[in-house]
Amino acid sequence: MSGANQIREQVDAVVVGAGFAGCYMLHRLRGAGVSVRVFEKGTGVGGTWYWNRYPGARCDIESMEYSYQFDEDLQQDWEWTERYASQPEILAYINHVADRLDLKRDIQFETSVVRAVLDEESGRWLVDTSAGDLLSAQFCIMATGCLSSTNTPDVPGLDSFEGNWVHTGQWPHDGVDFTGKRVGVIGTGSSAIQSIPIIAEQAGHLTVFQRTANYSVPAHNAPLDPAVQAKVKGDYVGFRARNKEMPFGAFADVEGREESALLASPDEREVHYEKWWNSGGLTFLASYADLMFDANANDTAAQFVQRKIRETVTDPVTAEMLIPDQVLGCKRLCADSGYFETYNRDNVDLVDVRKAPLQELTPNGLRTRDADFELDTIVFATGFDAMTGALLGIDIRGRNGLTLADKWSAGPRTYLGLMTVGFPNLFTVTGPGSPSVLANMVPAIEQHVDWIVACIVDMRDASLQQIEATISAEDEWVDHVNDVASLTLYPSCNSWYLGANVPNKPRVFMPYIGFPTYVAKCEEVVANGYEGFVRT
Ligand code: NA7
Repeated sequence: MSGANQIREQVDAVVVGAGFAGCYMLHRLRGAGVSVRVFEKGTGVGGTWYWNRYPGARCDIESMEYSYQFDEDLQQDWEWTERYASQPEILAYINHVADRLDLKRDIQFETSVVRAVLDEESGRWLVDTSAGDLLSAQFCIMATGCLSSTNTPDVPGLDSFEGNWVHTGQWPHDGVDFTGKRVGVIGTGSSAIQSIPIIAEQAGHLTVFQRTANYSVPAHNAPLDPAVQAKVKGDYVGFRARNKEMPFGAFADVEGREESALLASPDEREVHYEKWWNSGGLTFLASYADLMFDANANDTAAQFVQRKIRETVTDPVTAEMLIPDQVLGCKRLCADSGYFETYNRDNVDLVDVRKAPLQELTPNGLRTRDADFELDTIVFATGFDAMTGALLGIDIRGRNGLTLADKWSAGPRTYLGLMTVGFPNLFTVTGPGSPSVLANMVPAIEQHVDWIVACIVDMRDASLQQIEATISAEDEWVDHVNDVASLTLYPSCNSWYLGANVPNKPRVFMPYIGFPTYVAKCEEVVANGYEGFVRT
C-alpha cells in the first residue's frame, strides 16, 4: 500500500495513458501551468492505434474528421493520404503531434499505473506504477481508452497450443507471417472483417470461426482526393462546427439523408440505399434518420445488405451463414474492403461456432463441439472489455476504501461519464455514460479534455481543492443514459456497447447517445456553477 512517507513525487495531476486523450490532456494541462506526469504502458504514444497493428487496421471515420481540431496550424499542415486513414498513418500522425508539442519528455513509457488510492486526509491520490513510482497527485485523470483491454476468451488448452496465437488488439510489432500457414481467425467483428481479406491472401488456408454474423458495408477506401482535402481545409473550423451538431459528431457534409425509410416507397428506398452503398462507409446508417429508432425502418436497410451478401457470396450455404439476424447497426456496423468476397476464395472456410461452440485448443489447433481443426496460427479477433475494462484493471480505491470494481459491480455509474461518486478528483476521459464510442472519438476526447482542464483551472482560481459528483446527479444521469438508449434499437442485441460480449459483465448500455445534447448539458452544468457537483 502506498503511504505518504514513501512518496517520491508530488504533482498536480497524474494522467494514465498516452493515446489521443492522454496526449491532448498533457498538452492542455501543461499550457495551464498544471504540473503533470503521464504514464503509458506501451513504448510509444497512440493508445488503441499503438496496439491494434493487425493487417488492414484502419479507422472507420474519414481521415479529415478523425484528427485534432485544437490547433488550426496542425490541422492545416497535416496531409492525410487516404479517405480512411490506416493504422500506420494514424500512428504517424499522433507521433507527429507528440513531437511537435514536445510531449514525450513528460510521458513515462513502459509503465502501467497499477493502483490509485484516495488519501482522505489530504484529499490526494496516491498512485503506484509498475515501475515502482509512488506519486501524490491532486487529480487523477484516466485517459485509458474505451477499447484497450483485450478480451481473450477463456478457452481451455490455450497453453497447450503449439502454434502461434495472437490477439488483434495486441498485435506483435514485428508482424505475423501467415505465408502458407493454416490460420484460424476467431471472431467476425470489425477487426476480423478488416484483417480477414488480407490474411486470406497470405495464408495457405484460412478458417473463420463465427459466433455472430455481422453487417458490413463497403468502405470504398481510396487515395484522398486533393480537392476534398483542400475544400475541408478551406473552412476547417466550419467543418468541425457542423460536425459538432451531428448526433455522432461526424458526417455533417454528407448530402442526401432523408427522414424516414418508411415514408419512401420500396423503389425509392432501393435507389437510396444503392447510392449510399456505393458511396461507402458508416454513413449508410445515417441514410435515413429513423434506422436506429424504428425496427421496421431498420429492417428495410438490413434486408438490402442481406441481399448484397447473398449476391456477393457464391456458395449459398456460406452466404446464409453470413446473414446477420440482429438489427443493422446494433452491433457496430463495419466498413470493409472485400470482406464478403473473401469467402469466394478456395482457401477460405467459415465455421459456425454458435451452433457448435469452441471447446478447447489442442496442441495442433482447435476443437469445436463437432470437429477438430489443424492450425498453425490462431488470431483472436475477439474484441475488448470495452469502456470499463481498462479502468477496472487498475486497483482504484476511493472514499472509505471503496474500490471502483465494487462501486461498478452492477455496471458503471457516472455523472456525465466524467466522474463517479466516492472518487473525488478522479476524472475519466470518455468514460462510460459519455458519447465516447458513439461519437467521433477525437472530438469527443477534445470536448472532455477541454471540460476537465477548464474545471481544474476554475478550481485553482477559486482556491478549491476537491470536486465530486452528487449521488442524485449521478443517479439521474445513469437513468437518463438508459432512457435515451431505450428509445433506440441499440439495446436489442448482445453488443459490446452493453458489455454483452464479456462473460459475466453486467449488461448496461454504456455510451450516451447524442453528442450535441451531451455537449449542451456539459456547458449548462458549468454555466450553473458546476451543477451536480460539490466543490470544496
Ligand atoms: P468486436 O466487435 O467485439 O468483435 C469481436 C468478435 O469476436 C465478435 O464477432 C464476437 O462474437 C467474437 N467473439 C468474442 N468472444 C468469442 C468467443 N468466446 N467465441 C467466439 N467468438 C467470440 O471486436 P473488434 O475488435 O472486431 O472491434 C471492436 C471495435 O473496434 C469495433 O466495433 C470498432 O469500433 C473498432 P459475438 O458478436 O460477441 O457473438
